[in-house]
Amino acid sequence: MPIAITRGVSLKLERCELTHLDPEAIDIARACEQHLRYEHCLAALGCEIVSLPAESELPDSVFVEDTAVVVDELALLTRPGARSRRPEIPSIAEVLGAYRRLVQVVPPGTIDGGDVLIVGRTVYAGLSARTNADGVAQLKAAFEPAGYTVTAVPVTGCLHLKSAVCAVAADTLLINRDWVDAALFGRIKLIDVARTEPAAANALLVGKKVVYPSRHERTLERLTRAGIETVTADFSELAKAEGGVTCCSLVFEKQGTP
Ligand code: CIR
Repeated sequence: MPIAITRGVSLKLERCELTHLDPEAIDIARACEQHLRYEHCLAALGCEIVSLPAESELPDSVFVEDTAVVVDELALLTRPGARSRRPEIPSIAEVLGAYRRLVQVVPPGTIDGGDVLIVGRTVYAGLSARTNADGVAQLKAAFEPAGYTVTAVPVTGCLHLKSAVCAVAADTLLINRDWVDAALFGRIKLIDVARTEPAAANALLVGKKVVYPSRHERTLERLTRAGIETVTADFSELAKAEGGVTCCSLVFEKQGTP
Protein backbone atom coordinates (compact mmCIF):
# COMPACT_ATOMS: atom_id res chain seq x y z
CA MET A 1 0.00 0.00 0.00
CA PRO A 2 1.51 3.39 -0.95
CA ILE A 3 1.86 6.14 1.63
CA ALA A 4 0.70 9.65 0.72
CA ILE A 5 2.06 12.42 2.94
CA THR A 6 -0.13 15.52 2.84
CA ARG A 7 -0.32 18.69 4.92
CA GLY A 8 -3.32 20.87 5.73
CA VAL A 9 -3.84 24.24 4.04
CA SER A 10 -2.28 27.24 5.81
CA LEU A 11 -4.77 30.00 6.57
CA LYS A 12 -2.14 32.33 5.09
CA LEU A 13 -2.18 30.58 1.70
CA GLU A 14 -2.95 33.91 0.05
CA ARG A 15 0.57 35.06 0.96
CA CYS A 16 2.04 32.29 -1.16
CA GLU A 17 4.88 32.63 -3.65
CA LEU A 18 3.64 33.48 -7.14
CA THR A 19 5.80 33.39 -10.26
CA HIS A 20 3.57 33.16 -13.33
CA LEU A 21 0.19 34.16 -11.90
CA ASP A 22 -1.22 37.43 -10.60
CA PRO A 23 -2.54 37.39 -7.03
CA GLU A 24 -6.22 36.52 -6.72
CA ALA A 25 -8.49 36.22 -3.69
CA ILE A 26 -8.43 32.65 -2.39
CA ASP A 27 -11.44 31.15 -0.62
CA ILE A 28 -9.62 29.33 2.19
CA ALA A 29 -12.63 27.33 3.35
CA ARG A 30 -13.08 26.08 -0.20
CA ALA A 31 -9.36 25.37 -0.54
CA CYS A 32 -9.53 23.24 2.64
CA GLU A 33 -12.58 21.40 1.31
CA GLN A 34 -10.87 20.74 -2.04
CA HIS A 35 -7.78 19.54 -0.22
CA LEU A 36 -9.84 17.14 1.88
CA ARG A 37 -11.52 15.74 -1.23
CA TYR A 38 -8.09 15.32 -2.79
CA GLU A 39 -7.02 13.27 0.24
CA HIS A 40 -10.18 11.19 -0.18
CA CYS A 41 -9.25 10.56 -3.84
CA LEU A 42 -5.81 9.34 -2.78
CA ALA A 43 -7.34 7.10 -0.13
CA ALA A 44 -9.79 5.72 -2.70
CA LEU A 45 -6.81 4.88 -4.91
CA GLY A 46 -5.37 2.77 -2.09
CA CYS A 47 -3.02 5.22 -0.36
CA GLU A 48 -2.54 5.32 3.38
CA ILE A 49 -2.78 9.05 4.13
CA VAL A 50 -0.27 10.52 6.56
CA SER A 51 -1.85 13.91 7.04
CA LEU A 52 0.29 16.52 8.79
CA PRO A 53 -1.30 19.47 10.57
CA ALA A 54 -1.31 22.79 8.72
CA GLU A 55 1.70 25.04 9.35
CA SER A 56 -0.15 28.31 9.71
CA GLU A 57 2.94 30.54 9.35
CA LEU A 58 4.15 28.83 6.16
CA PRO A 59 1.80 29.88 3.35
CA ASP A 60 2.96 27.32 0.76
CA SER A 61 3.42 24.38 3.11
CA VAL A 62 0.42 22.48 1.70
CA PHE A 63 2.58 21.87 -1.39
CA VAL A 64 4.61 19.09 0.22
CA GLU A 65 5.85 17.71 -3.09
CA ASP A 66 8.51 20.41 -3.21
CA THR A 67 10.13 19.37 0.06
CA ALA A 68 11.44 15.92 -0.90
CA VAL A 69 12.07 13.38 -3.64
CA VAL A 70 11.31 9.87 -2.43
CA VAL A 71 12.28 6.58 -4.10
CA ASP A 72 12.53 3.07 -2.68
CA GLU A 73 16.17 3.49 -1.69
CA LEU A 74 16.22 6.98 -0.14
CA ALA A 75 14.52 10.33 0.33
CA LEU A 76 16.26 13.50 -0.78
CA LEU A 77 15.25 16.46 1.36
CA THR A 78 15.26 19.49 -0.89
CA ARG A 79 16.44 23.04 -0.39
CA PRO A 80 13.58 24.95 -2.05
CA GLY A 81 14.44 27.73 -4.48
CA ALA A 82 12.10 30.13 -2.67
CA ARG A 83 13.67 31.15 0.64
CA SER A 84 10.22 31.45 2.29
CA ARG A 85 9.73 27.70 1.76
CA ARG A 86 12.91 26.41 3.40
CA PRO A 87 11.38 26.20 6.91
CA GLU A 88 8.97 23.57 5.51
CA ILE A 89 11.74 20.95 5.45
CA PRO A 90 12.40 19.95 9.12
CA SER A 91 8.87 18.70 9.83
CA ILE A 92 8.89 16.65 6.61
CA ALA A 93 12.33 15.24 7.51
CA GLU A 94 10.92 14.07 10.81
CA VAL A 95 8.16 12.09 9.11
CA LEU A 96 10.19 10.74 6.19
CA GLY A 97 13.00 9.61 8.48
CA ALA A 98 10.71 6.83 9.68
CA TYR A 99 10.48 5.40 6.16
CA ARG A 100 13.72 6.16 4.33
CA ARG A 101 17.42 6.98 4.58
CA LEU A 102 17.58 10.76 4.29
CA VAL A 103 19.96 12.89 2.22
CA GLN A 104 19.78 16.69 2.55
CA VAL A 105 20.50 19.13 -0.31
CA VAL A 106 22.97 21.77 0.93
CA PRO A 107 23.89 25.29 -0.31
CA PRO A 108 24.46 26.51 -2.91
CA GLY A 109 22.14 23.84 -4.33
CA THR A 110 18.45 24.54 -4.69
CA ILE A 111 15.83 22.10 -5.83
CA ASP A 112 12.05 21.86 -5.64
CA GLY A 113 10.41 18.42 -5.77
CA GLY A 114 8.08 19.77 -8.46
CA ASP A 115 11.09 19.81 -10.78
CA VAL A 116 11.74 16.09 -10.46
CA LEU A 117 9.94 13.63 -12.73
CA ILE A 118 10.72 9.94 -12.28
CA VAL A 119 9.95 7.43 -15.03
CA GLY A 120 11.18 3.98 -14.08
CA ARG A 121 14.88 4.36 -13.28
CA THR A 122 15.18 7.64 -15.20
CA VAL A 123 15.02 10.87 -13.24
CA TYR A 124 14.34 14.07 -15.20
CA ALA A 125 15.39 17.17 -13.27
CA GLY A 126 14.03 20.52 -14.39
CA LEU A 127 16.42 23.45 -14.47
CA SER A 128 14.00 26.20 -13.52
CA ALA A 129 13.78 29.40 -11.51
CA ARG A 130 13.69 27.13 -8.41
CA THR A 131 16.17 24.36 -9.22
CA ASN A 132 19.79 25.15 -10.08
CA ALA A 133 22.64 23.13 -11.59
CA ASP A 134 24.21 22.51 -8.19
CA GLY A 135 20.89 21.12 -6.91
CA VAL A 136 20.74 18.76 -9.89
CA ALA A 137 24.37 17.72 -9.28
CA GLN A 138 23.43 16.81 -5.69
CA LEU A 139 20.39 14.89 -6.91
CA LYS A 140 22.67 12.96 -9.28
CA ALA A 141 25.19 12.22 -6.52
CA ALA A 142 22.42 10.85 -4.30
CA PHE A 143 20.45 8.89 -6.92
CA GLU A 144 23.00 7.51 -9.37
CA PRO A 145 24.67 5.14 -6.84
CA ALA A 146 21.16 3.73 -6.24
CA GLY A 147 20.86 2.85 -9.94
CA TYR A 148 19.01 5.86 -11.38
CA THR A 149 20.04 7.94 -14.38
CA VAL A 150 19.57 11.67 -13.83
CA THR A 151 19.02 13.95 -16.83
CA ALA A 152 18.81 17.75 -16.56
CA VAL A 153 15.94 19.31 -18.53
CA PRO A 154 15.65 23.07 -19.12
CA VAL A 155 12.17 24.43 -18.32
CA THR A 156 10.84 27.78 -19.56
CA GLY A 157 7.53 29.59 -19.22
CA CYS A 158 6.23 27.69 -16.19
CA LEU A 159 7.07 27.15 -12.53
CA HIS A 160 8.33 23.56 -12.45
CA LEU A 161 9.16 20.67 -14.77
CA LYS A 162 5.98 18.95 -13.60
CA SER A 163 3.94 22.00 -14.69
CA ALA A 164 5.12 21.05 -18.19
CA VAL A 165 5.22 17.27 -18.18
CA CYS A 166 3.97 14.43 -15.97
CA ALA A 167 3.59 10.66 -16.23
CA VAL A 168 0.02 9.46 -16.84
CA ALA A 169 0.97 5.79 -17.30
CA ALA A 170 4.18 3.78 -16.91
CA ASP A 171 5.05 4.50 -20.57
CA THR A 172 3.15 7.73 -21.28
CA LEU A 173 3.73 11.40 -20.50
CA LEU A 174 1.27 14.31 -20.68
CA ILE A 175 3.15 17.32 -22.02
CA ASN A 176 3.03 20.99 -22.93
CA ARG A 177 5.77 21.22 -25.59
CA ASP A 178 5.90 25.02 -25.32
CA TRP A 179 7.48 24.70 -21.88
CA VAL A 180 9.83 21.75 -22.29
CA ASP A 181 11.61 20.10 -25.23
CA ALA A 182 9.70 16.91 -26.04
CA ALA A 183 12.76 15.44 -27.79
CA LEU A 184 14.46 15.03 -24.40
CA PHE A 185 12.05 12.23 -23.49
CA GLY A 186 13.22 9.88 -26.25
CA ARG A 187 10.71 7.26 -27.29
CA ILE A 188 8.24 7.53 -24.41
CA LYS A 189 4.63 7.92 -25.66
CA LEU A 190 3.45 11.55 -25.42
CA ILE A 191 -0.03 13.05 -25.10
CA ASP A 192 -0.20 16.80 -25.76
CA VAL A 193 -2.30 19.10 -23.60
CA ALA A 194 -5.06 20.93 -25.45
CA ARG A 195 -3.78 24.23 -26.93
CA THR A 196 -6.32 26.19 -24.89
CA GLU A 197 -5.19 24.54 -21.63
CA PRO A 198 -1.46 25.24 -21.25
CA ALA A 199 -1.46 24.44 -17.52
CA ALA A 200 -3.07 21.02 -18.03
CA ALA A 201 0.05 18.82 -17.92
CA ASN A 202 0.11 18.47 -14.15
CA ALA A 203 -1.35 15.04 -13.32
CA LEU A 204 -0.72 12.63 -10.47
CA LEU A 205 -0.29 8.96 -11.37
CA VAL A 206 -1.11 6.61 -8.49
CA GLY A 207 -0.86 2.95 -9.49
CA LYS A 208 -2.63 2.84 -12.85
CA LYS A 209 -5.00 5.78 -12.29
CA VAL A 210 -4.49 9.51 -12.56
CA VAL A 211 -5.73 12.23 -10.21
CA TYR A 212 -6.57 15.10 -12.53
CA PRO A 213 -8.07 18.62 -12.20
CA SER A 214 -11.65 18.68 -13.48
CA ARG A 215 -11.27 22.14 -15.07
CA HIS A 216 -9.01 20.98 -17.94
CA GLU A 217 -11.92 19.44 -19.82
CA ARG A 218 -10.36 19.17 -23.27
CA THR A 219 -7.16 17.55 -22.09
CA LEU A 220 -9.24 15.26 -19.87
CA GLU A 221 -11.07 14.10 -23.00
CA ARG A 222 -7.72 13.34 -24.63
CA LEU A 223 -6.64 11.27 -21.63
CA THR A 224 -9.89 9.33 -21.68
CA ARG A 225 -9.59 8.71 -25.42
CA ALA A 226 -6.07 7.37 -24.82
CA GLY A 227 -7.48 4.87 -22.31
CA ILE A 228 -6.09 6.63 -19.22
CA GLU A 229 -8.38 6.19 -16.22
CA THR A 230 -8.79 9.41 -14.26
CA VAL A 231 -10.24 10.48 -10.92
CA THR A 232 -11.05 14.18 -11.15
CA ALA A 233 -10.68 16.77 -8.41
CA ASP A 234 -11.68 20.45 -8.28
CA PHE A 235 -8.48 22.38 -7.61
CA SER A 236 -9.68 25.93 -8.34
CA GLU A 237 -8.43 27.53 -5.10
CA LEU A 238 -5.06 25.75 -4.80
CA ALA A 239 -4.45 26.54 -8.48
CA LYS A 240 -4.61 30.27 -7.60
CA ALA A 241 -1.54 29.62 -5.42
CA GLU A 242 0.14 28.03 -8.46
CA GLY A 243 -0.36 24.55 -7.04
CA GLY A 244 -1.47 21.46 -8.92
CA VAL A 245 -2.39 17.87 -8.12
CA THR A 246 1.18 16.57 -7.85
CA CYS A 247 2.17 19.37 -5.47
CA CYS A 248 -0.07 18.39 -2.57
CA SER A 249 1.35 14.98 -1.75
CA LEU A 250 4.45 12.85 -1.50
CA VAL A 251 3.44 9.37 -2.64
CA PHE A 252 5.79 6.42 -2.18
CA GLU A 253 5.76 2.72 -1.42
CA LYS A 254 5.69 1.81 2.24
CA GLN A 255 8.76 -0.04 3.52
CA GLY A 256 10.28 -0.45 6.96
CA THR A 257 8.35 0.25 10.13
CA PRO A 258 7.39 3.82 10.99
C1 CIR B 1 5.28 28.16 -4.96
O1 CIR B 1 5.41 29.08 -5.77
O2 CIR B 1 6.24 27.61 -4.43
C2 CIR B 1 3.88 27.75 -4.57
N1 CIR B 1 3.02 28.90 -4.57
C3 CIR B 1 3.34 26.71 -5.52
C4 CIR B 1 4.13 25.45 -5.48
C5 CIR B 1 3.55 24.40 -6.36
N2 CIR B 1 4.31 23.21 -6.25
C6 CIR B 1 4.51 22.36 -7.23
O3 CIR B 1 4.14 22.60 -8.36
N3 CIR B 1 5.21 21.27 -6.97
